Amino acid sequence: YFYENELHRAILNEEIELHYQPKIDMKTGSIQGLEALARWYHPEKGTISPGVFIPIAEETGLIFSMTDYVLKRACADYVKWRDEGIHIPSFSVNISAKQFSKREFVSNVLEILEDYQIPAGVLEIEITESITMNIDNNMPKLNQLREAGVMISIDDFGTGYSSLRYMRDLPVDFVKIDRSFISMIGQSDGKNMVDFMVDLAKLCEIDIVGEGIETSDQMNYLLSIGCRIGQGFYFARPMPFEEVQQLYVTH
Ligand code: G
Ligand code: G
Ligand code: NA
Ligand code: MN
Repeated sequence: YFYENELHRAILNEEIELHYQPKIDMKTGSIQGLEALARWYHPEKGTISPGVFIPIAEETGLIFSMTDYVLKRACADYVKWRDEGIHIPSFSVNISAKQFSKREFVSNVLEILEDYQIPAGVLEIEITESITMNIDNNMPKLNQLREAGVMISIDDFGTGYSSLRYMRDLPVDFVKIDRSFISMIGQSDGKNMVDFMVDLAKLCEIDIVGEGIETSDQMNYLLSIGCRIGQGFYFARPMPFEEVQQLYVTH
């Protein structure tokens, strides 16, 4: 792969940066948490999207050093905010299924938290439904993480493989309804789909996050059916470290 060596170099040289997108408590307007999203600033090619480089990282095995880097970077940013008196309730990191399946994954995460002296309850891990493909291996890990206090979200919910049975038994804190469903809220069948997903999550006693909210109508509809946490361009786009500081100063 053309990109493999470059990606390796990018991780070492810290060409990969994290942007943060807030999750909002839509009832109060307060920030419930921040999602870390990786951005690669290539010296010649400009910005490369994680949609491009994450799959390459997975195929080449670079995902392991990359996730390590992302986790540490997010922890370091959290500590910097804290030292400046900015209290971030929680931050989340996206973890690919391949990474999650690694034997040492849980101990790696807990070690990093320990190194940075960050309480486990501040960290949230975003995984996709595809981890249920390897449920026997992954279920104990989900339990270990939660027992340690780490929060877990199912990302892009509705686009993957979740069976209703797994939904009920999965030890997770949040499901994030994929933005493709949120964008259908204007249509009645779209509304019905979102209603169904929210009802299902409630039945399983899992909290709901609406993703990709772009309009006040979408926000109001979600609030009306009991979905309280939202994320999307309507509230804020992913932003660099410094802008998060400004956001808190002006809030
Ligand atoms: O930010 P953007 O819309 O370009 O993100 C594209 C995809 O890349 C999203 O699915 C997002 O979850 C994923 N992504 C962003 N940062 C990371 C990361 O650090 N690790 C992993 N595994 N995925 C990420
Ligand atoms: O797969 P994941 O949910 O992690 O993808 C996150 C990405 O979704 C973010 O990097 C961001 O670029 C994108 N995103 C976040 N909010 C919105 C939104 O309101 N509209 C659209 N189109 N994309 C969004
Ligand atoms: Na995510
Ligand atoms: Mn998502």
